[in-house]
Order: sequence, then structure tokens, then C-alpha cells
Amino acid sequence: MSQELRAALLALQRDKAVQLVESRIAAGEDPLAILEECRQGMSLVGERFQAGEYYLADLLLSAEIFKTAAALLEPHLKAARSSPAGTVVLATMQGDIHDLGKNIFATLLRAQGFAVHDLGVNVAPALLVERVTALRPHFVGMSALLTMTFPSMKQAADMLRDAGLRNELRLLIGGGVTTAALKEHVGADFQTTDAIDGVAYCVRTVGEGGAR
Ligand code: B12
Repeated sequence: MSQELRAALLALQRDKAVQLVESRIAAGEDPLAILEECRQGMSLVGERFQAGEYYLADLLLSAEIFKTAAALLEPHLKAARSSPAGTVVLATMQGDIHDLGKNIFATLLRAQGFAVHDLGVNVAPALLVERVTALRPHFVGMSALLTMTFPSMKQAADMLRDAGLRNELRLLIGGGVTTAALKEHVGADFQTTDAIDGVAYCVRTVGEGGAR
């Protein structure tokens, strides 16, 4: 892989990134591989930001470029089934407005035939529990890109347990800052920093009849 696309994202070159995505789609490349290279570019942008070399405006620009690339790729992530394989409630938790990764996860789930209820960003634990109570999903996915979001993830998991809902669903956590240790702390069933792994887990669990 040339990693030209990753470099274009890092350099915040929108036109070049779009042109590379378009030409690689036209060449028949796996859209997931293209998406992954975009994600790697975003990680590098984050490193520059952390090092004080990029500013918030640069993060915003990188997000716009990523969104454009994802929109170009989305039609190529074809639906594998017509009837819902299972139901998923998704949210970026309170305090956090990062949603690019969550949206990718939602797109990939839909492409596999899952019905996805995306509650958006900055979602309070009580709202999540209210929606889960109404929708009774097979899976709940919480996304986090900020470490300060961890307490609201834990609170939501505890509230699901206290409401008696925890045993009837699988709880997933994901996003760049999540770890296996956080999974234990929150009491989730699955953790990942890769949406494809998350989708594979949902497909496998539903296939084994183990989502409930
Ligand atoms: C783009 C970006 C922004 C954009 C977000 C735009 C948007 N609509 O999302 C903007 C400019 C708004 C932003 C703001 C801020 N940001 Co910011 N941002 C980023 C950046 C560069 C990229 C994140 C991203 O979208 N990556 C691409 C996606 C595709 O990757 P991903 O989210 O990891 O998702 C993948 C998987 O994790 C998975 N996934 C994601 N969620 C879920 C959920 C489930 C259930 C599953 C199964 C899978 C899954 O699927 C995806 C595909 O595989 C990161 C750097 C980084 N290393 O990530 C910093 C970063 C996350 N931001 C950071 C910070 C500090 C901030 C600000 C506080 C900055 C400020 N001073 O204001 C604010 C916070 C605002 C808020 N309250 O949320 C820090 C967080 C540090 C920390 N440890 O807490 C980071 C790590 C940068 C850094 N290194 O310092 N940011």
C-alpha cells in the first residue's frame, strides 16, 4: 500500500484525498481498506495535535475531509441482507462529540442488515437507558474518543444493569481511547478500536443465537 491517502489526510489536502479515494474506488479496491487508511491518517492528525503542531481548526478540517471520504465510500459498502439481522442502539456518551468512528460502525452494521438506532453524540446515560427500555435492542454500542467520557459509560452500564436490561443485550464499547481494561471496568461484553471487529462480533453473536 502506498499510504498516499494517509499522507494526504495528514497534510489536510482535501482535493488530493478525494481524488485518491475516487480513483481507488474506480480501481476496484476494497472500500474497507480505503476507509482504514483514512482512519490511520486521522490518528496521525491527532498525534500532531497532541504535539502542539496542529490546532483545533486542523482537527475540524481533518474531520470534514474524513466525512467526505466516508460519504464517497458508503454506497460501496453494499447491504448483505434485506431483513434486519438484529437491532443495535448506538451513542457517543455524555461529554463527547466525536462521531466519525461511531458513524462508520453504524454504516457497516447497516450494510450487514442490522437495524441501527443512532442516538447521536453527548448522550446522557439516562437517555440511553430510556431508549434501550423502549427499543429492546440485541446490542448497545457506546463510543468514546475522550477519556473524560469513561465515567458516563460506566454509569450507563450500571443503569442498564439496575433496570434489569443488561442480561438481554450485549454491550459493546469502542473508539480510539478504549482499552481491554476499560471493558472490565465498565462491565462490557466486547471492546474494540476497529469497527470491522465490532461488526464481526455482532454477526457472530447473532449467528450463534447468543444475542439474547
Ligand atoms: C477529528 C477529531 C476531532 C473533531 C471531531 C469531529 C467529529 N465529528 O467526530 C473535533 C475537531 C470536533 C474534535 C474536538 C476535540 N478533540 Co478530537 N480528535 C479528532 C481526531 C483527530 C480524530 C478522531 C477520529 O474521528 N478518528 C477516525 C475514526 C474513524 O476513528 P475512531 O473514532 O477511533 O473510530 C474507529 C474505531 O475506534 C471504531 N469505533 C468508534 N466508536 C465505536 C463504537 C463501537 C461500539 C464500536 C464497536 C467501534 C467503534 O470504529 C472506527 C473505525 O474503525 C482524534 C485523534 C485520534 N487519535 O483519534 C482527536 C482526539 C480524539 N481529540 C482529542 C481532544 C483533546 C479534543 C478536544 C478536547 C480538543 C479541544 N481542545 O477542544 C475536543 C473535544 C470536543 C468534545 N467535547 O468532544 C484528543 C483526546 C485525548 C483524550 N485521551 O481524551 C485526541 C485523541 C487528539 C489527541 N491526541 O490529543 N476532535
